[in-house]
Amino acid sequence: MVDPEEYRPAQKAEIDAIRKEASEAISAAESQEEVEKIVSETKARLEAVKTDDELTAEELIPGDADGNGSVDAKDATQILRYINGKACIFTQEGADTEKLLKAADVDGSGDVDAKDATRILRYINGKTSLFDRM
Ligand SMILES: [Ca+2]
Ligand SMILES: [Ca+2]
Repeated sequence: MVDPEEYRPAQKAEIDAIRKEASEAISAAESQEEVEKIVSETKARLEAVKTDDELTAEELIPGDADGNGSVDAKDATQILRYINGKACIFTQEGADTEKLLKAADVDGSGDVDAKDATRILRYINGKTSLFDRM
């Protein structure tokens, strides 16, 4: 089942349009097989619509810890501030903390620590790609 709460407005509209189209197609269907075909096609189309979580994951730029769209030294600074318990962008009011922390966890270890900051600095210096093993 599709839970409308998991979708953004544009995707909700898309779902409504798919459902409307499906119900019209079903009303016009002439056989049970045709209805079943429409139902299964509709299900596949609904599943292809991306949820808010899926879109957020796609928008995430690994290493972009401050979420400004690019990876630079400021992102490493944010991580170091975070590690040191100083005020940082992750904990700012209105910040999408979960998303920023995910972006900051460059090595995907599940924690944001100095290794992630180091990785960003090495990347900026052109020594490694963000994803090289260190
Ligand atoms: Ca950034
Ligand atoms: Ca990490």
